[in-house]
Amino acid sequence: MLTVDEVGFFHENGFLIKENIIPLRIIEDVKMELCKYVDEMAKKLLSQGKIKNSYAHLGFYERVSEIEKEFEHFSVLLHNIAYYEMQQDGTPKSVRKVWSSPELVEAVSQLIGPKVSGHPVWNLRVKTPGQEQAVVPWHQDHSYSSRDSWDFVNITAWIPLIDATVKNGCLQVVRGGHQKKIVAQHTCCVGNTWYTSLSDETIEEELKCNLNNDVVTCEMKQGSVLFFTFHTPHRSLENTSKDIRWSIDLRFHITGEPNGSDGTEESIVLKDANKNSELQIDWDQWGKNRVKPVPDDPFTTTVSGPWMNEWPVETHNRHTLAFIKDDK
Ligand SMILES: O=C(O)CCC(=O)C(=O)O
Repeated sequence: MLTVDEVGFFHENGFLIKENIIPLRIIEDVKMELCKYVDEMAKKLLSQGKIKNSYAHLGFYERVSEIEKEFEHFSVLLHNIAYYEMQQDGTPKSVRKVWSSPELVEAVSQLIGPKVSGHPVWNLRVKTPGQEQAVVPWHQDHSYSSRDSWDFVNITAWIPLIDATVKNGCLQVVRGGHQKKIVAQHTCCVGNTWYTSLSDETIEEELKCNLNNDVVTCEMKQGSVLFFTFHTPHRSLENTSKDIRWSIDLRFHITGEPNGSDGTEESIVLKDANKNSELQIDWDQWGKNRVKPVPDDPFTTTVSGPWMNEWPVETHNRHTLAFIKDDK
């Protein structure tokens, strides 16, 4: 799948864009399933009187934005649904298909070795135009993980469900920012978001990168995957287009090593080094075993987690305040 040069590029630079890796029919299945999620949630909001119109006539790239004008932070609610797997069926079937697709798992095993597990966290990003909470500042993904995993290999596979461009808010990475293998000093949480953040100075001083030379803008076509390590600084740009920039990010690590949940959550084995035949992946059992902190309010639009205890909270907002409340 990956060439020797591509694997070398990844290890040297901390990221790799691989084109045409996920079959487009699988991407289409994800979009179809997400359309159903949006529809279900819109119907629930409508039946509870939280919106007046469900905008059912609008398509995948517009509908959430219109609903969001009536129900603030609808895109965050959808992000939460994916996170808490409130749909009861666990990880959506189409996302499972991407996550365990031979194309993706083989590529990951070339990057991290033959024992591949899926991480307990995956994210759905519903980046509506002009939405502050969808603009992710510079950070390393390990800033969200528990410390026991910081020295271990974890990688993210970032997968757009639309061609990702500068205009609609594609990702940027800092080339070589992973090389020191340290987690730099982050703060929390930028503006009205739940995101950890690395300052430009920290990237330059602690990670020894030069932001004038080392920033790489990752425009990508659907079907492509951006791989990067949990030590690689990255961010996403503002969506100034009229369409929603949908994406999923799936995470992987070496089976048996810490997965960043401080031992509280299980990973799922996607490739077993000792088995030649195709692995039977028991997604349903995995879902049942997982700790699911489903919030009391099914319409919750705040996001919080242990990283808010890890990093200095410089400004409070509704997300950090929700964390303080839940932590008591
Ligand atoms: O999709 C985005 O806008 C940000 C993605 C990201 O930061 C991540 O996958 O770690």
